[in-house]
Amino acid sequence: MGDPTDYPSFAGGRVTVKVGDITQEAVDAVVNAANGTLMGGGGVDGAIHRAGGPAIMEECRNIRATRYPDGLPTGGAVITTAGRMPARHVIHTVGPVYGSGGPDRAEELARCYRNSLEIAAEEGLAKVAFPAISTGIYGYPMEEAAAVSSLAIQEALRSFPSIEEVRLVFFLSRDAEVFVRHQAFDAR
Ligand code: AR6
Repeated sequence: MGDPTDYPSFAGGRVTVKVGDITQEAVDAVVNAANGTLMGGGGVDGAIHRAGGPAIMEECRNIRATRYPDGLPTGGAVITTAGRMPARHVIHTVGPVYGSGGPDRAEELARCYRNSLEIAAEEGLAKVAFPAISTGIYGYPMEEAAAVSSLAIQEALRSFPSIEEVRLVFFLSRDAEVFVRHQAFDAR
């Protein structure tokens, strides 16, 4: 596993699926499943800061001090350097905690994908790799996240024609398989 040809592609080939460690992806931007503090954490967030080094945290501190003194809201996204990673940038987004109260969690999860791709388009970035936002520590079931994220990506790709590839990187092959089974991309 890990060869992109192991899994189908979607949205006319613009969405690809693979198994791997997202910190190793040589794309224009990797997306981080962050939290509102932007001060790091476990899961993908921890791996990205470890692999990219202190330059990422330095920019996160600056973003907190200037644009988001109260933290990045759920569904929001911001961009930093990727430091020492092969990618050029990190787009940090904050997914919803599954099962917690408040507004519609699916809408918040969709906004993570939409806002991250909007930033990529604004910055002229063509290739973006995503982990499965919220499906780890934040507890969103992969089956549900697959449907929500695929529809959000499909819609965003229609708005942002300059984005060539959205690469969905799953840590576990089981998660990639569940995603493929439950995604809701138009079969075109
Ligand atoms: N590459 C690709 N996918 C990964 C990697 C990796 N290196 N590591 C884990 N995953 P999570 P969340 C998968 O917990 O649920 C942090 O503490 C993992 O299997 O990273 O959005 C933040 O600071 C899962 O499917 O993110 C927040 O506090 C997916 O990535 C909180 O966790 C997301 O798991 C965010 O929780």
